[in-house]
Amino acid sequence: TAKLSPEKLLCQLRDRVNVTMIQGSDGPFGTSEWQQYLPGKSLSETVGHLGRCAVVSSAGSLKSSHLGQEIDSHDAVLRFNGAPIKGFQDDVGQKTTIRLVNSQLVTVEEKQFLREALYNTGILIVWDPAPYHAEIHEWYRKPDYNFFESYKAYRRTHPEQPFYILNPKMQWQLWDILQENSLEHIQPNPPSSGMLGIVIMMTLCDEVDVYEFLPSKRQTDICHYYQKFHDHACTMGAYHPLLFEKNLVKHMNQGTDEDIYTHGKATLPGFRKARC
Ligand code: NCC
Repeated sequence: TAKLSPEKLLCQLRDRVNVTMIQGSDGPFGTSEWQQYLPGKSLSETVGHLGRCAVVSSAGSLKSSHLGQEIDSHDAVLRFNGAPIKGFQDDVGQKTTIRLVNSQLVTVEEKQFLREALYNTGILIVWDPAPYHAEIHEWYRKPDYNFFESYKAYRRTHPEQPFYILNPKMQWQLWDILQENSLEHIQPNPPSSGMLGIVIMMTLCDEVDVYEFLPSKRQTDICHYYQKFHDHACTMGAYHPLLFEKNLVKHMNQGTDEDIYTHGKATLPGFRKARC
């Protein structure tokens, strides 16, 4: 369904999607109070130059995949939301370099978020669904979930752990490219954490292996590898434009169809490799 060649698409993503974290220079975050909370170093300074990276979706099809060792062999691993490792190492590995969480989790599940050891490993990044191409000020006044107090509370108890707020502009820059490359009209809802995480890793790494985002032969209606909850929408999407995200990743995949089928693995080049 994608209209651009994979190479051109990669260049569009590289040039039009600004992957940045909120900094003091971003309008309402310029106060001395926010200066104490926002990390001093940029994300790329914190992680350094990364070679091979893995993005681990939370899909039920990871169950019994035995992909753990392969996932851990990467220089960096990105995971999502409350996806656990304990008890699932054989299938999902145990390395966590970055954990991308949505603002709903940080707000609605605040108690667990502030308490559970799961979140204390690696670098945290939180994102919030912003209004379409809204200015930072507008979004700051009316975030989808008001996670700012919970963010501050976490920073106070874990001041040494890098914890970033994703600049909300990114989600709509990415959504525009999804829409331009789809034949159907897409509901204007932000991309899933999965797609945001993939693009974040494409900015940091030479190569990105994405696990069970494009479902393997283990495809199942079980939503997560860590829960017994069935919902077809988890894989195909309802609120998030998941199906379109998956088409885009399939289009850019540099690996084989066999790798998708047996390992649920798609391989994407990092933006550094793009020749535009
Ligand atoms: O389920 P979730 O996503 O945490 O999954 C992370 C990412 O993995 C990919 N995925 C997941 C399941 C599946 N069967 N196939 C997949 O491809 C998706 O790319 C997904 O983004 C989210 O995107 O943040 C989401 O978060 C949950 C929930 O808020 C968190 O898990 C915290 O509890 C949302 N579920 C609900 O609100 C009920 C989900 O819609 C999106």
